[in-house]
Amino acid sequence: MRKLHIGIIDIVSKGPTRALYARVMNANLASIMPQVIGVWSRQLGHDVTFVCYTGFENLLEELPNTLDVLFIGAFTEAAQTAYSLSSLFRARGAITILGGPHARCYPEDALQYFDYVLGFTDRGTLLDVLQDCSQHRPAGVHISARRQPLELPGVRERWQFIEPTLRKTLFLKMVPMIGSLGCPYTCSFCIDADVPYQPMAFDVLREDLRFLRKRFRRPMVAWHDPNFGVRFDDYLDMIEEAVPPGSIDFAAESSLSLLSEPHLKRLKHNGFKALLPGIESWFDLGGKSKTGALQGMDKVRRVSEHVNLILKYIPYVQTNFVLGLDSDEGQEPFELTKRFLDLTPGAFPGYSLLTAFGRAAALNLDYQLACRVLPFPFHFLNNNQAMNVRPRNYDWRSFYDRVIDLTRYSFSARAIVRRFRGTQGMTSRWLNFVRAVSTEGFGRLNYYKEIRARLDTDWQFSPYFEQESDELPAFYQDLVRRDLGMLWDWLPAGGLNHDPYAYLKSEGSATRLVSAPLQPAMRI
Ligand code: B12
Ligand code: SF4
Repeated sequence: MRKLHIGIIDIVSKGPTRALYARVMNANLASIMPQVIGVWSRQLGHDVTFVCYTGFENLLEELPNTLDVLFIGAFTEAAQTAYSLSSLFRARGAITILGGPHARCYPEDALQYFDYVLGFTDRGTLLDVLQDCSQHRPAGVHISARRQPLELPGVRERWQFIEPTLRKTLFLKMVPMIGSLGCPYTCSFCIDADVPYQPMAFDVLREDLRFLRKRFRRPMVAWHDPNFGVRFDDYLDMIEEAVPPGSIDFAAESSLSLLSEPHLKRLKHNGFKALLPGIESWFDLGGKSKTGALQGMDKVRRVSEHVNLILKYIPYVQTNFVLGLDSDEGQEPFELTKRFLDLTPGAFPGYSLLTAFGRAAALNLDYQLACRVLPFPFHFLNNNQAMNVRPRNYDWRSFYDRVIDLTRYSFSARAIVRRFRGTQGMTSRWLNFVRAVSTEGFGRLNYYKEIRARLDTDWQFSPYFEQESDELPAFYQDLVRRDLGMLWDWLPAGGLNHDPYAYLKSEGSATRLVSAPLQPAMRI
């Protein structure tokens, strides 16, 4: 194979930014796989230029003009950014390849704008693509390994990309590691529900932890495992064998069911500083929070006790909720979340508006079959800027009223002060404070208020939300244009729109669609 000039962009920011929060945080949100592609490509003898795009870089300056191949890793919220970059670099002669959550969730759409779209990617997949390395236009080629890779290069090998990425941030430097892929649980809404659980090689993990202690006085590691702590003792044994207890700070996403008191003691002893358990709903998904058939206020009390227990051992806890689930009805779910906040003042609430990410989960077929999926541009599909599933039990106005009320309650002066007092350690306290008064708290509140107001005042809004018109309100198009900056000019024709029913159609079930989504009278 000839030596190729390969560019890799890990898109963390949808476009240029100057925000202070982005300066501090974005480099800490880097993904592992683009770094892995970089390691494997160099091992194959290619020349690699790697950029983690945090919104502060000029990509045209950072990437050579003469790339043979450009890999882009993107979440769905960055799809329009990725499509624009693909058309820009195709115009300069590069073959373009997309991977990451967007490629896994919306391959049909992405194929229109990339030569290759990759699902599960292992070393063999990369080799095949680089050997073929040719233009596939107008429609690209979709390639996916049969399963998740059995091994991935560790931190030591990825350091060549981690180091320049973390140089972009001054205070907080979190190294991304992954200890397992897939998950043994089968939550119906999750992209990993049918991906078998698989631990990564422990000797590599041990080596990586030791390596990091030589690079930082006090390293911080963010575990990217979908569910950290399955096979809990094996992982904690591994950490204890590798490094002295508490010499590395860790953050992880873990389900409540794994966070018993003995486990929490051991996590604290080993330097775990942040945990992000999912609660999701007071009326559904009890398996994840180990509350079984408990519902409503009983579940609130049980979960609150549990989270308060976690806060005794772990300084930073974010509890995740999904708003607008089919199991929710009326004011009660929102009131219960407020009671939870009262009873658990130290936890930072992370709210997601129900979003169906294409083929991420089989459950999304049900929403599509019921014609409940809206065609909001991908740019807004980040769990908060748009909700692309029409709620079953709310009309849009009352839904947004309730979301605004809950957000206001969660980030009121009273809640912020109680959270400050209910949290241990200055870093956790200030992080909670900054998140509340910046984009996540106040920023989202203002955004939701604007959406709610426009449902009454902007003539394009209501018909679009009610699926009576597919004409995108100008408000949204203007936002994409603003966020993309100069990349807007490169957005390919049609690149702002997608078919929200592509998954269903590809499954051959489209004939079961009782109506086109634009005929509200026929909705189920
Ligand atoms: C860890 C994680 C995070 C971490 C780290 C994020 C990161 N940059 O990687 C944090 C907490 C920061 C995070 C934040 C967010 N996340 Co997140 N996150 C996850 C999680 C739990 C695991 C993903 C992971 O790393 N898996 C391990 C890797 C190795 O496996 P993989 O993702 O399956 O990747 C395979 C292939 O896709 C491919 N691949 C992946 N990337 C690339 C890149 C290239 C170039 C190539 C060729 C191939 C390739 O190779 C891999 C091996 O087969 C998933 C849920 C899940 N259970 O998977 C959600 C998930 C990816 N997150 C999601 C979302 C929505 C978000 C946020 C937008 C939430 C928010 N509102 O803030 C932000 C976006 C942050 C950003 N822009 O970077 C969605 C994405 C849906 C979508 N289509 O966009 C997911 C799927 C959860 C969900 N809701 O279903 N997240
Ligand atoms: S426990 Fe978490 S990672 Fe596992 S299937 Fe459920 S939501 Fe997905």
